[in-house]
Amino acid sequence: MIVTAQQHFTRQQQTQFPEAQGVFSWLLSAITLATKMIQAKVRQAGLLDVLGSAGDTNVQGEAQQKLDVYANQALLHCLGLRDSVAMLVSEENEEPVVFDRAPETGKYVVVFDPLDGSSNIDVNVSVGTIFSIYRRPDSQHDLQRVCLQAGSKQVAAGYVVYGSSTIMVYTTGSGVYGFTLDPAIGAYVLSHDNLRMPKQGMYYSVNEGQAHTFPDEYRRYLDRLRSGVLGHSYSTRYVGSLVADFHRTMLKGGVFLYPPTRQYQKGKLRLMYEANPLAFIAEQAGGMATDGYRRILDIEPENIHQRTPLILGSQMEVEAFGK
Ligand code: AHM
Ligand code: MG
Repeated sequence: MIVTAQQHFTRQQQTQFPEAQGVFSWLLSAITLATKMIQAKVRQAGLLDVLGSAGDTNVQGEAQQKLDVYANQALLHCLGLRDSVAMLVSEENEEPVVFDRAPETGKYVVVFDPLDGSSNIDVNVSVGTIFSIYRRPDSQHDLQRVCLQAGSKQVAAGYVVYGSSTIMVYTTGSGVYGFTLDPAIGAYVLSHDNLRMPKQGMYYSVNEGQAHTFPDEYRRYLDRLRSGVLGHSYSTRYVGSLVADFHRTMLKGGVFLYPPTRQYQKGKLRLMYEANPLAFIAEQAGGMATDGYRRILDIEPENIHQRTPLILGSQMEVEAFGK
């Protein structure tokens, strides 16, 4: 018998958040709905006039793609209709979107990257959505600070890859589960029960074209991976869509890295809506995530759009960094 994502959310909620009375699973259903809307548009890219730039730049100074704009609106719209949402933080919005809801009702903060890897859209390569959910702290009235919580406080996180199929992977802190969208019934169906990341993999994943600008410790690390000291030699895989590179790392093991570079001296990826959710999922699956020094989930954010170096993947490879 199939298990849909909705059934799974409800079951998880009953065991983990018995006080939530359906609120949490109703919140998650807003995300599944939005990602179904996004995947429908992604599948029509090239047919509809949705490719290319929307002519605007986002807060990171990057050209916004039309599908980025659509994906952001879909998530803002679907989540904004849920009373339990106090605040939404998106890569595409400079400031958090705050809802005027009483703390007893508006209990959650949702942080997301609506369409990650968007430079890949026009060339038909996988893109994705990443999300992360926090509780609004009872004591905290400064809404601007409500969203600046360390990744260790996440109550749920997930990502969706719009790839050869559409797959959603999520955790609420008790294991990782993957659901594949069945287009025949329009539902996400459990396809990867209790996902575990292999302890060691065969691949490393990094933008090697920039390697001459990586700090020495990263270059030494890559040399060590290539030299075979970890027991075998590695192959390279790099899609340039974090969700796709991470999803492969989840299933096959290995390591994904985005080091500091000359252009991005603090790393390119964003702590709150890229590194944290994937770090939570990786740890829940037996993997690890650091910024080279610290556990990603322990970093106290100072800014919703802050960047971090990222070393993410199997335990063996992540632990070998810096040795
Ligand atoms: P985006 O949020 O603008 O799409 O940028 C994030 C993407 C990640 O998906 C990917 O890991 C990285 O940028 C690739 O960057 P680069 O092209 O520098 O290797
Ligand atoms: Mg992104």
